[in-house]
Amino acid sequence: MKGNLPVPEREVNLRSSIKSFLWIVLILSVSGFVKSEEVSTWPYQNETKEQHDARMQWWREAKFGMFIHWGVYSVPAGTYDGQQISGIGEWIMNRGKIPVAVYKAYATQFNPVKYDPDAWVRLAKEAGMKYIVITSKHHDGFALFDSKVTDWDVVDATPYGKDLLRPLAEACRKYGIKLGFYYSQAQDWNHPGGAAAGGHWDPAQDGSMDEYIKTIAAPQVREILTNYGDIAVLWWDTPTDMNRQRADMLQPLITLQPGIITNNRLGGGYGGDTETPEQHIPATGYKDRDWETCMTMNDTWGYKSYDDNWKSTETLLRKLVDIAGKGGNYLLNVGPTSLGKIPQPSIERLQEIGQWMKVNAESIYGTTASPFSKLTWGRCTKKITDDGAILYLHVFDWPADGKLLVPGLQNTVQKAYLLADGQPAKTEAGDSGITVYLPKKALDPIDTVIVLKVNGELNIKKVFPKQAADGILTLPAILSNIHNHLGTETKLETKDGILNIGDWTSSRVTVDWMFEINSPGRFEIVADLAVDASESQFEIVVGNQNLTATVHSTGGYDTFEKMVLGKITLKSKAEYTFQIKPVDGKWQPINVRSIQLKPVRD
Ligand code: FHN
Repeated sequence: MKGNLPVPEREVNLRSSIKSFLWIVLILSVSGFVKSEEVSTWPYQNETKEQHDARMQWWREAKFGMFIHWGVYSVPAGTYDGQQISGIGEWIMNRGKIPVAVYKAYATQFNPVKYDPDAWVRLAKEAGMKYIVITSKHHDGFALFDSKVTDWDVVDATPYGKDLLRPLAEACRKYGIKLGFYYSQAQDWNHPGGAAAGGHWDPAQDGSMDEYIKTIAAPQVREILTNYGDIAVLWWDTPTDMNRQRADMLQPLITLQPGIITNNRLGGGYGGDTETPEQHIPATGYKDRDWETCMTMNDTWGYKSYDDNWKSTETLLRKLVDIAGKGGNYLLNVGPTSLGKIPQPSIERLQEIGQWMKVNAESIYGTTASPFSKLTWGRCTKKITDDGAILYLHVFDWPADGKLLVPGLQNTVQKAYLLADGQPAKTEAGDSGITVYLPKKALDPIDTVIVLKVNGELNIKKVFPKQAADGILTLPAILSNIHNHLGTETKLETKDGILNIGDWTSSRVTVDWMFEINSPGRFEIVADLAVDASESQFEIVVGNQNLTATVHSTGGYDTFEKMVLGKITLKSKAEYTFQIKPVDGKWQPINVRSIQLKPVRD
C-alpha cells in the first residue's frame, strides 16, 4: 500500500553495544575520521576479529537453513500461453518474455489461502534447520509484504490482501528460528528501471536504474528491515550493474538491524559476510571466508507444477554432511504453490532429514571442517574441546570387513562410540592411523556417525596417494577434488562397481588430486578414460609443468580404456597437485576412473 514511509524506530532507540559500535563506525567513516582509501558504507569495516566472530557465531553453529522462493510465478508454475517454459520457475516472466501487464494479471490468482506459516516454521525446525531466508521480493519485483512505495505487492495486487512476512516472522519468533530476507536489489522486471540489468522486453520496463534503486529498492529494504522485528540475514541477489554508488544507496540500511549478516551479492565491490556458492559444493570449502551453499531439491527455486526431478533424501542429507565437513552452511530451498502449500515431496524429504537429525544433530551443529584431506568412506566434522577434539566420522560406505581406518590420525583415543545408540567401538593405533572396529551392519544406511574423542591437539599426518613399491602412483576418482560451478554437476558415478568422475559436461569444471612423490623421476601419464565424442582436449598441469592432451573416442561413456597422455618429470620428493583443465571449445565430456604416473627411463 502506498503512503508515507514510517520513521525507523530503531534508528533512535539504540540499545545494544553492537548497535552503538556500528553507528560510531558509520558516522566516523562518513565524517572522514576513519581513514580508508574510499569512504565505505560497509558498517562492519572496522570490526575486530573477535567482534566478527561474535556476530557470526549463531550462523556458524546453525549449519542448516531453509530457503523459500515464493511469489506470483507460482501461479503460472512453469507454463505460459500453453507452453512449458524451460529453466527455473521464478524466471518465467523473463524466459517467456511475458509483458508486464500480462504477468501482473497472474497476481489476481495468487491467493494462498492454505498458507500456514506456523506449519512451515515447524517443518523447518523439525528438519533441524535453524534459520529461514524467504524471498521478500524476487526479480519479478513482487513484494510478499505490504510496501508503501508500490502497489505491486501482496496486499494491493492479490485477492489474498494480507502481508505474508509478518505471520512468518511471528512464527519464527515463536519457535526460535532466525529469519532472513532475500531481496533482489538490481533486478526487477516490473518496476521501471529495474530491468536494466536483466535485459528488458517491454517499454513498461523503461527507466533509470538509479531512480529505481532510490525510489523502490532502498525504501523497500528499509521497510523489510524495519517492520518485522529482528532480521538475522539480508540475502542480496544478482548484483549485475551494481556499481559502488548504487550499492551505497542500500548498504547503510543494514544498520537498521544491528548484527545482521549479509551475503556477497550486493555488488559495488562489497564482499559482505558470506560466500554463496549456488547449486554446488566447493571442492575444498573456502579458506578464511564463511560460506553457504544454496540448493534446490528439484531443478527449480520457484514452484513449477511439472518439475518432479527430486533429489533423494540420501543425496540431500549427504550434501548437508559434505558441506558441514567442508566448513559451510546448507540453505535448502522449498518453492511453495500459489495456494501456500510446500510441495509434498519437499515435506517428506525434510521430515526424513529431521529423523536423522534427531539422532545425529550433535555431529552437525557447531562443528567445523574436517581435518582430513579426503576420506574414502565418508566425511568428518569436528569440535575442538578443552582437552582434545571430537571427531564425528560420518560413514557413507560401511566397510565390509568392519574396519574403519581414520588415516594419519596420531592422537590417543579417549572414547569411541556410535552416536545413534552409544554402543562403544574398539580402536587400534597403527602406522597408517587409527582403526575403528565397527559392528557388522550400519545403523543408518545413509550415514552412521561414529564419535571419536581424542586427547590433545589434533595431530594428523597428511595422507596423500603415494607411489607403490614399483614406483607407480595411482590417483583414483574417489580421491579427486571436483571444482563445480553454478549449473555444473560433475560428480562421482559407478560403472561395473568402479567409481569414475562423470557428468563432466562443462569446460569450466576442473578436477585435481594432491599426491606425494618419494621416488622422483620421469613418468608416463596413463589415464583410464571413457570418451564418447570423436575427440576431446584438455590441459594437464603438474607443478610448473603443463601439457595438452588430446584423447579419442573409446566407443562410448561406458567403455573405459587406458591411454597414455604424455610424460612429465618430477624432480623432487614433494607434494604435488595433478590438475585436469578442459580446453574451452575443444573439450568434450570424458569419464575418468583414474590417472596413473608410471616411472619411465627416457
Ligand atoms: O536468479 C536467481 C535465482 O532465481 C535464484 O533466486 C537464485 C538463488 O540463489 N539466485 C539467482 C541466481 O543466482
